[in-house]
Amino acid sequence: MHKMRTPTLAEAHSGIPERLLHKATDAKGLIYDGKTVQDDIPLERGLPVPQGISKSAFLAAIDELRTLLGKEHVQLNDTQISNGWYMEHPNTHDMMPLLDSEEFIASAVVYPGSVDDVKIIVKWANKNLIPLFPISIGRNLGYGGSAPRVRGSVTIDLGRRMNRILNINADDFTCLVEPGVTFYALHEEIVRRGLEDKIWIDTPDLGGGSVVGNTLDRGVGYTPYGDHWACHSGLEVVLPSVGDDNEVPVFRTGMGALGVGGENTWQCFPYGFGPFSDGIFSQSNFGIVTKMGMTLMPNPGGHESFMYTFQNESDLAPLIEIIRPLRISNILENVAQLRHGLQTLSVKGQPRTKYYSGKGPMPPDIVSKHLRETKTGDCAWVYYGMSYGPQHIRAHKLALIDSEFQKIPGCKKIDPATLPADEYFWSRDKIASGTPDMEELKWVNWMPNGAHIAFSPVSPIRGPDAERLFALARKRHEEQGLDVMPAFCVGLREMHLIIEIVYDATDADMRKRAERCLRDMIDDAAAFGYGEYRTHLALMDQVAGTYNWNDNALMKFNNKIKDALDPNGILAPGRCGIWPKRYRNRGWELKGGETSSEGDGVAPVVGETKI
Ligand code: EUG
Repeated sequence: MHKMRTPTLAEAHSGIPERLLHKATDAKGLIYDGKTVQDDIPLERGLPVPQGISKSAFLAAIDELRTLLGKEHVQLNDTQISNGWYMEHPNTHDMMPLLDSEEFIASAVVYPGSVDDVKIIVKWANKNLIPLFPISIGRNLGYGGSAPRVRGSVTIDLGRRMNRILNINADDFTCLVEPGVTFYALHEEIVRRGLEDKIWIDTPDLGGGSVVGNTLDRGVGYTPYGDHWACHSGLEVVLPSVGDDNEVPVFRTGMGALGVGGENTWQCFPYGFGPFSDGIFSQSNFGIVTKMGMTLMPNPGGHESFMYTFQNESDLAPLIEIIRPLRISNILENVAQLRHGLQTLSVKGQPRTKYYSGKGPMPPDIVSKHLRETKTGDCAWVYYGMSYGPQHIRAHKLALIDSEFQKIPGCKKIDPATLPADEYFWSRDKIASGTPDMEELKWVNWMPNGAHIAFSPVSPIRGPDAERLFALARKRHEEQGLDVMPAFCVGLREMHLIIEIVYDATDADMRKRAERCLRDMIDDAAAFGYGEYRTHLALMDQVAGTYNWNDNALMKFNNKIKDALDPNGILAPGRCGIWPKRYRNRGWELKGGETSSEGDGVAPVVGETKI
């Protein structure tokens, strides 16, 4: 695979836009330079048959599914693990494993071509009691990628055949998309229609993710729109069990629920009438989302990126205190990133060994020495932001920001005119103005076979909170001998701190240290009232367990919904810590140190399985 050209969007729904092909080629080259692991590794443990069904019954069920959907749309995962890289990622497992690669792994992948196909799959899974795990694109990297939580689940790859942009409304600034539409693909379509100067999309750091998938996982972008979930409008959902009429229910939320003409208003108003049910289909396992309405942003008539550096790690708390009022009053307009200096170094794409070969976290004087040689100089923190609107409007806001930021001694505004075209700054400039990019991938090269997994706590935008989080993270990283690379993504009333631990996927000891570090940080943070906004499959039980107010009342509520909607427990068991009745109290939860992700079987279905 490493010699092959990255597929473009013309060749694959998950491909790279032609305009970014050169970047993909470079990024792929760097990643493959550091790779020692084979792309293709034979399965050691053979076909991962899910618990609760014999291999022969499972294979018979797969034959039945092939008959229902066409045999080319069902693939058994019985020969090898194929790893690849970001743009050519697997849909069967996590290519950034925290446990053994064959733990979070699918037994087969099915490719529905329509909502009716999805209904057929749900019916089939209920009849045969086979767990399903839906993915849109499968690029949830750092959080488990495309992998299922339950070993041997059948992955529903929604994106490969359900990837239409059903509508882009250039008057209302909205769109309606299927799960297989990536941020790259949506942007390319806007360009193709000649709307690039008029319409922006709110893209994450990398553009290869699914708009639907990222939004359902409550991902973040970097224009003023930022909060993807807040920007969605109306879902179409397939439920995970059959109704009284022996049909699998499909329904629409919001205005799309109107029987006649609902599509006219679908994307304009998210709430419709009655209870607002959308929330239970994000970060859950209650339904399969097949369509979603989404807001697009009008070009604000001008934009200007800016970058400030700060000299001392201890500048963090006073700086956050300065940022909060500016952000809440929208003088700081976008979800900017306040990054640690070390990440400015790692995002250059070079291996850590280029700078330092010692064990343990890289010493600060070594980091400083190498940062001094960069265009942006030595620093402890970098703020990347953007100001929007025509020049005279921006000037007012930028002057306010400058006078506030300059209160931190040693603060420097970097003049963009001094930065070459390939400087990371310009990637943030694109992202914050609606154009997806691919620079962010580069820090995975920090380690050979670079994998990453995120610690992602949410806190108030307060100096003491930022300092406490940074201190606990640094302590836990030091204990495990890991480099700490924090980035604060500042929302309107909270911050998402993102710390990606970069580790060598082939190094079992390093994986263990990364897991220990993450688990300790999650517990430390919860004790201060910070909770993860999103997490990796392996950490979901622990994170869900920190949201335990009033004797786990929230999880009891989630379990009730799960039992009502999915009595046979076929949809993404364990996702976000929600276990169906048949799996509960059988040791499936992962709390740390386990070598197997499986519990002690599943309970038989009590009463008749309705199909
Ligand atoms: C990043 C940002 C995220 C996330 C994972 C990674 C990017 C890191 C704001 O959310 O969840 C540089």
